[in-house]
Order: sequence, then C-alpha cells, then structure tokens
Amino acid sequence: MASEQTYIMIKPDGVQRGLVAAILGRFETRGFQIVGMKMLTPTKELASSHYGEHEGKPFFGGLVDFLSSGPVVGVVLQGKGVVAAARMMLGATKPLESAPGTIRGDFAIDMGRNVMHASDSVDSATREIGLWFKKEEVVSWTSCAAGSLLE
Ligand code: YYY
Ligand code: MG
Repeated sequence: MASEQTYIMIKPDGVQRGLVAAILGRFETRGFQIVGMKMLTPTKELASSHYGEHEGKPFFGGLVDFLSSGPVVGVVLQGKGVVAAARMMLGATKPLESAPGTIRGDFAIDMGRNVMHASDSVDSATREIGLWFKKEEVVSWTSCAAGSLLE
C-alpha cells in the first residue's frame, strides 16, 4: 500500500470544545504526518462545495449552516493507507454507533455534532485537498521518524 494523502477537518463543535490537540494527537502518535494545516471559518459556498454529494438531502442546509458557523481546522495527512485508516479512527457517522476508541465513539453523541470529517476515498481526498488547500500550502517534508515507522 503506497503513501497517500487524506483531508481531515475538526468541525466547529470540535474546535469549540477544545478537541483539536486531542484529535490531531491521535494521528501524529500513530505515525501519520501533517503536511498541511489551516484554521478558517468556511463560507457557505465552501461548505456547500465540500458537502456537494449531499446537496438536495433534507439535512444539507443545516449541515452547511453548521460547518460555516465558526472556525474549523483543516489538515492534510499523509502516510501509508491513511485514507482508510483515518475513516477507521474517525468511527461511524452516528457517534452512538461508533466503537469506543474511535474519535466519534470517544468524543461525540449526536450525528449533527460529530466533531470531525475525514475523506471517504482516495478520490474524495484528492477533491477535498484541492478544495481546501492551494498547491503551495501542502508541504513536502521528510520526517526524521520515517525509518523507525515503516520497514
Ligand atoms: O462522512 P461522514 O461525515 O461520516 O458522513 P456523511 O454521510 O458524509 O455525512 C456528512 C455529515 O452530514 C455527517 O458527518 C453528519 C451529517 N449528516 C446528518 O446530519 N444527517 C444525516 N442523515 C446524514 C449525515
Ligand atoms: Mg462523508
């Protein structure tokens, strides 16, 4: 499995609850590398575009309003198998169905306040990284731990 990049985002509820470090720490300690990071309050346009696949669904308006209601922290993560791994670490969309040990299983109760996003496929990751980051905002760097992490 080759090195990949994915897009994860602490949503406004996670930022307000002071969970940024706790969430990002899980990915860093596992060995995934942060190669892009920014805090911003998304416009409605950006939020709609991010969740474009859900346009027309009954929850779409509320979802866009919520995502654009306050600051989020968007991160590009890199590593072997990181797209699927980040989804596993995130847990199920409904936090009450998320296993303990997952981020949503440990930090959330409600689907509308499920603290974090992670791209659901390599194609979604490519699209979302391009939506949230300019090319030059994704940094290419070699971790000094790389040789201790992977065979
Ligand atoms: O990728 P993930 O966040 O796990 O779920 P999606 O099915 O992509 O939905 C995006 C987002 O929309 C979800 O995190 C909560 C919200 N949502 C909702 O409020 N009500 C639903 N029935 C489905 C999703
Ligand atoms: Mg999704």
